[in-house]
Amino acid sequence: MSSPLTRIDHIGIACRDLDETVEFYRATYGFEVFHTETNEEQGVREAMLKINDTGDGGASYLQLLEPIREDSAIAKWMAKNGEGVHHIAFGTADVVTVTDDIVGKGIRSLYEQPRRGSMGSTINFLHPKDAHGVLVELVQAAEGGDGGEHGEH
Ligand code: MC0
Repeated sequence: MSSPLTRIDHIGIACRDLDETVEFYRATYGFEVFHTETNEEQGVREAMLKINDTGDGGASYLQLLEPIREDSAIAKWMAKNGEGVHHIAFGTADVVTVTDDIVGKGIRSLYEQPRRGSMGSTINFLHPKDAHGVLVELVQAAEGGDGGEHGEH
């Protein structure tokens, strides 16, 4: 059976100070920032560090996330767990169909309708309590695979 989830799109990592953490990843591993943006709805400032292109025309990233509001999901999670790996995101060509299929297997999604993710992507999440303790994000990249233009948005 081939999966409609065709790449690890990104691993989301919660951090207290985005600039300091970006510098750590650059100095330690040599990873450069590909894209930064603020997502007001999710309450985060984020940096995407591109690791590699993938066979489905997309790419895999590390996503560093700094909370911009105390009531954001990331701030709440960090208050309990500190910094660290927060979620894993799988890439797909069709987030609506994949989410519906998985919900049909009895796993809760977090949103009724997909929302906006990094670089113009369309996203949903699966509840970690239904997914063996892992917060899973499903990502459909924007047309063009990696979101087109980059920089601060
Ligand atoms: C919470 N839990 C987790 C977890 N967050 N387990 C694994 N990984 C995580 N990241 C567990 C808690 O330990 C708890 O388990 C239970 O789930 C309920 O958690 P809670 O602390 O009471 O918090 P809730 O229920 O208010 O919220 C959890 C929930 C929330 C996953 C629903 O964080 C959420 O809506 N997340 C989706 C949005 C998000 O994460 N945005 C930030 C990334 P126990 O056993 O104690 O009951 S934004 C992003 O990623 C974007 C922009 C992008 O990629 O493009």
